[in-house]
Amino acid sequence: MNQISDVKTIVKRAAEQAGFDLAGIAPAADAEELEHFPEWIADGHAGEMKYLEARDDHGSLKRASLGRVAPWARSVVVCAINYNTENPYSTEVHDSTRGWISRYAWSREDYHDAVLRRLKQVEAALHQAVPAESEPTLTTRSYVDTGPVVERVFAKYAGVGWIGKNTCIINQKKGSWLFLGVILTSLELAPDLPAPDRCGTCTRCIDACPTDAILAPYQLDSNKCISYLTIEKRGSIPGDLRSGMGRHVFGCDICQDVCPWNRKAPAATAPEFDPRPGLVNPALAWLVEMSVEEFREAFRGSPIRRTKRSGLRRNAVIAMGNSGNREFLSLLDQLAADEDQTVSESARWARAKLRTSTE
Ligand code: B12
Ligand code: SF4
Ligand code: SF4
Repeated sequence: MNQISDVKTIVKRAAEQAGFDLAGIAPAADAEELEHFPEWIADGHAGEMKYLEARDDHGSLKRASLGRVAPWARSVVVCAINYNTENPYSTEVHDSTRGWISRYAWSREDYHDAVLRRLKQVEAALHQAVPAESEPTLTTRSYVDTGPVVERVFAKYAGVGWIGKNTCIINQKKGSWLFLGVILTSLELAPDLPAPDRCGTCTRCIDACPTDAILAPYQLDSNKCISYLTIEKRGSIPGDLRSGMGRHVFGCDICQDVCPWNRKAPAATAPEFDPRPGLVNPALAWLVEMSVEEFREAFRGSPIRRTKRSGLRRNAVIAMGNSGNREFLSLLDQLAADEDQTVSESARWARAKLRTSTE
């Protein structure tokens, strides 16, 4: 075995020891999928997520080319960890008093921290495997979400999974309940084979998306996606998209719940992804009535903090409007006068919706 394939074996073993379910190596090249990125941005599909539009000094989009942001990178180590737990899918629960928090956000620890900690272990193993005196010196950078990298494209070329028509990475054995982490490295490692697309003629995710956010296979308009609306969108949610949100209060799992490759998805082994009490199919009244202190306590170290208390209450109020459950009317009467303008406006919408609801 030569030194480079030795390092590759060490990296993969380190990923396994750190608790990753999958790991692979992609070349640090600009894959053809990245050619679609500038058009996606130009079409406004990033919504208000301005960080996706970051440009270099020449005005070129950073995320469209790794060569622009990390010209020294030769290989990308992609690691993936399963976050699935043995709990129902959103498509299997129907209690009108309850909402849906997406699977990834039930966890005890924010996935950014849980994945980055493991990634740092793999990065350390990589540094140990390469002699300190080697030329050029080894450079590495680890990212979970926040780097200027479209992680899913590199996950495909690392053989971790294919990019499904719902735009998620799907592994033939593990399904798509996976978090990704990437390590850019100056070391040229032998790449793995890209995972072949196994979507075939299936269109379940496109057909099931309640807001028609998947415009065409592999193309998602964030502005319409419930995940974006409930997590990233600040202030009021556009009126025409509220009904499609159903009872989602944080994120959305529908296009993965209906995916045949998730029918037998195994459960995670990492204890950090065990759900916090009350978050699987939570009571809507609990969420809207939450005080500042309760919110802080319930979601300390949780990804749910991202939408802030105001966003979570806004989402829960809209979910009440979509519930068809008129028992919420008296609570919505109170909330229509809430001091938070976004909550009060959403409550007035929800009240009107419930009054005309026939369910
Ligand atoms: C911004 C973002 C979002 C946005 C936009 C999502 C999106 N599809 O782009 C919003 C808020 C909507 C979102 C939602 C979710 N996200 Co998100 N998100 C990201 C983030 C930070 C950047 C993604 C990005 O750059 N998007 C830009 C677009 C253009 O890329 P893309 O959709 O992946 O499209 C590529 C391919 O589809 C490709 N393509 C391939 N073939 C073809 C063919 C044709 C013809 C065309 C046109 C394009 C094309 O072109 C694009 C690249 O140019 C990544 C982390 C990262 N740094 O990568 C996490 C990430 C993608 N998200 C993740 C997760 C878990 C989610 C949610 C499941 C959370 C939830 N339950 O609510 C949902 C899933 C929704 C969905 N169906 O994608 C995981 C995905 C893991 C996985 N198994 O794939 C990531 C990787 C985070 C992580 N580190 O684990 N997310
Ligand atoms: S996450 Fe929900 S809203 Fe977004 S594309 Fe998937 S099904 Fe549609
Ligand atoms: S539901 Fe079907 S089309 Fe969509 S990602 Fe899964 S296999 Fe692919």
